[in-house]
Amino acid sequence: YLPKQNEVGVVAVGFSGGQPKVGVDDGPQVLIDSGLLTQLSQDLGYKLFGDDKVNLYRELLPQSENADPPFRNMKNPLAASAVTRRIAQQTYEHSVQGRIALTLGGDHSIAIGTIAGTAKATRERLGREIGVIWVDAHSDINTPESSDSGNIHGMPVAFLTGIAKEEREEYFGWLKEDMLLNYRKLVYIGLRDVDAGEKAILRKYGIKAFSMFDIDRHGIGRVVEMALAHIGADTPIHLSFDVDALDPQWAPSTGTPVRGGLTLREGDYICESVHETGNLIAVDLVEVNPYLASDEKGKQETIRAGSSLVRCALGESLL
Ligand code: EXY
Ligand code: MN
Ligand code: MN
Ligand code: MN
Repeated sequence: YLPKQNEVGVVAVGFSGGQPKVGVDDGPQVLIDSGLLTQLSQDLGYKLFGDDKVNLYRELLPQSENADPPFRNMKNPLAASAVTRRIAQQTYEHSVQGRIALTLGGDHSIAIGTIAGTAKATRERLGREIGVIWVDAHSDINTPESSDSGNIHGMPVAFLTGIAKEEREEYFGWLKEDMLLNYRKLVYIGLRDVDAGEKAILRKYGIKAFSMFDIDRHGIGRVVEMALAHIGADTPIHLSFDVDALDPQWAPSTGTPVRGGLTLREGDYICESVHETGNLIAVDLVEVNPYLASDEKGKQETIRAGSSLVRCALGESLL
């Protein structure tokens, strides 16, 4: 039921306003410079649509930081809302035509846009709800009120599921019912740094989550099998992969590294397994910040890891 699995719609997002560290806005450019898009077209045979240049969304950004004061404890709320709204349009347009939407970030706040767009497109195109596999060290499900940091990259899942709500258009009020994600069709893999307030939310809604503990206990193969079973066979899948899910040994160049993470091989395995279902409709690869590794080697390893994850999700390593 997914007619155009040979087409990829690229959205390259140079946005960092969901968190305080500069540089994650250069993530998409370094991934593209490493040859990722060329590999997708030349080696994997995809027809590419959309961006080969990075969107900075300058015209959407408030003119100064003073023009975007905190709102409900959120930092840079007008910028994040305007940019994600535009991203939602972009992934919608790719997804409604049956292309796999590939978004290169940028910080993880941008998933508010990517998932809103594919959720809406998939309802229209297939009359189906999407499932989301969120691979991350963090659960990114703070509400503005539960968040200690006020950083919106710690909140996207709360907005996408409607657990956090806001009426005002310019503060994510543009997120309408048909863009939302059913939290029963969400599953996490890789968690190991979840705030107390977030744990309460996960428990309250009974959201499915596989932490590093579960991966140690069952192994990655069984965990992915359970994750896919939770979402349900034949469900269109949006894979949102935060590179910090990987252990800093493989991906040190990221804003919020947490030790004790996935090996690169485990990360690739998740991506390959999702590809193998044939139900992949979108991939996000976020939080590559080329300036945060302590040396050039760490930077290159992170870029190589991020690019490998994307290629695996698009079927590189399957025979
Ligand atoms: N839970 C913390 C917060 O809300 O600030 C840390 C979030 C880090 C989020 C990174 C992108 O995954
Ligand atoms: Mn994240
Ligand atoms: Mn994270
Ligand atoms: Mn394939």
